[in-house]
Amino acid sequence: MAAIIPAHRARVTKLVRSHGSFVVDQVTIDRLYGGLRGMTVLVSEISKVDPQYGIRLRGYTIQEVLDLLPKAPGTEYPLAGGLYYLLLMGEMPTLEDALMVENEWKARSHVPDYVFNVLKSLPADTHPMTMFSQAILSMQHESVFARRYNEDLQKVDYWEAALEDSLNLTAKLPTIAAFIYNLRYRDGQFISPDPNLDWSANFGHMIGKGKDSDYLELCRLFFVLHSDHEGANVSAHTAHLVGSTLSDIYYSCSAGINGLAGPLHGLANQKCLRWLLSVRESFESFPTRDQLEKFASDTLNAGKVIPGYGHAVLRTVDPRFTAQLKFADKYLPQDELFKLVKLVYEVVPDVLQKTGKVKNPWPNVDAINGTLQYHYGVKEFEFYTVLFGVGRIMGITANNVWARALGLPIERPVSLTTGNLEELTAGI
Ligand code: FAM
Repeated sequence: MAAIIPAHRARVTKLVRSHGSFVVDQVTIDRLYGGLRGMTVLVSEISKVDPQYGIRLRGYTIQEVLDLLPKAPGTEYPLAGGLYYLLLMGEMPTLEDALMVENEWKARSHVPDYVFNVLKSLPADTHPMTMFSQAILSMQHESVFARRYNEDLQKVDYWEAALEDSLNLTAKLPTIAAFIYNLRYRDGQFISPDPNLDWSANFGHMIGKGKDSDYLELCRLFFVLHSDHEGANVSAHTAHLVGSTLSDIYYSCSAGINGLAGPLHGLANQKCLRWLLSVRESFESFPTRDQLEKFASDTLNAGKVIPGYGHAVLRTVDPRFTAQLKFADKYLPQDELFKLVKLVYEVVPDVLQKTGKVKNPWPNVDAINGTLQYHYGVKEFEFYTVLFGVGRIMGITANNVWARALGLPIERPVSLTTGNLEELTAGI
C-alpha cells in the first residue's frame, strides 16, 4: 500500500484542483425529506453499486470476483484473504497474496480474555448484534491508531495505523462471532481455531461444523458476498462518518454494526426467513403459485413489506442472490425451503410490480441468506446479521484505511429547518 498510495493521492489532488467545482448531483427538497435517496454524496475507492449490474468490487462483478479470486486447494469458493487484498490494493491477488493476508490474520487472531468476559457479563438473552457491537467496542483499548495519535502520529501516516487496526480487528472476527454463537446457542462450548483452515472456514469449524465441508464452502461464499456495497449504505456510511472524526476502527466498526442491526438493513435477512417459514406454515402442503400470490398480496394489504425484495439503489436481481441461488442449486436442490425461495422468486416480483410504487421488485441478497444457513442447522435467525457484519467489516475497514490515506476531512454537512425551506421557496 505504501507503494500505491502516493500516486493515488496525486490523482485526487489533480482531480480536485482541475474540476473541484464540477456539479455531480443536485440537492432538492424532495431528496432532503427522502433520505437523500439515490444522491451521490460520498467517494469510495472500494466498490460501486451499478443499478443494472449490482455491486462491483474494485470494478469486478460478483461473478468475476468469485471466478477470479484465489481458492485454497480442493475448495470451490474464494479465500477471504484474497478478497481483502483486492479491496485494499485494487488488484486481483495471486494465491500467494491471498495467503499472505490469511497468514497475517492467523498471527493476529488471538482475542483478549476481557472481550469474552464482557460478552459473558451481558444478560443471557442479549441480541447477538448488541454482543457483536460490544465486543468490537471493548477492543478499542487495543487501538494502535488511538495510541499513536496521542504520541506523534503524522497525518501522512494515519493510514498505516488504521491498517494495523484493520488487520487486528478483522483477524479476530470469526472467533468473536463463533464465541457469541456458542455462548447464546451451544452452552458456551469453545472450539479453538484450526490453523489449517482459512479465515472464513474457521468460523464454521468454531461453531462445530468443521466436518461439514459444504457449510465451510458456504462460509467462504457468504463473507465475500457481504463484504461491501459501496460507501453510502447505512453501515458503511455510519462507519465512515464516525471514522471521519479520527475515531479509530473499533469505534467506527461498532457504530457501523449498530446501523446494520436495523430491520430495513441487515436485520432484513432474519425477517425474510421468518416470512418464508410463515408461508410454509400457512399451507398443509407446498403452496401453489395462486396460493403464494394471495399470501404475498395479503402481506402487502396488511401494510407490511415483503422482506428480501426491493432495494434503494439496485434495479435488477441482486447478483449476490443469484450467487447463493447457484450454490443452493448445487448443494441443496431438494431442500423444501429453498424450493419455496424459488417459487417466491417466480411470483413476488409481479405482485410488487402491480402495486405501482415499488421501484425494484426483484430479490436482494436477504431473500435467500437465511434459507442457506437454516439448511445447515444454523437456525437462530437473530444471529444471521452477525454473519453479515463479519463480512461487512472487511469493506468498512478497507474504506477506512483509504479514507485516512487520502486525508479525508471530518464530514460536516449542514441542516435546515422546514421553516428555512419555506422561506427559501416563498413566492416561487
Ligand atoms: N414490499 C412492500 N413494499 C415495498 C417493498 C417490499 N419489498 N419494497 C419497497 N416497497 C414500498 C416502499 O415501502 C415504499 O412505499 P411507501 O411509498 O408507501 O413508503 C415504496 O415501495 C417505494 O419504495 P422504494 O423507493 O422502491 O424503496 P426504498 O428505497 O424506499 O426502500 C428497501 C428500499 C430495501 C428499504 C425496501 O425495498 C424494503 O423495505 N424492502 C424490504 C426489506 C428488505 O428486504 N430490506 C433489505 C435491504 C437489503 F438491501 C439490506 O440492506 N440488507
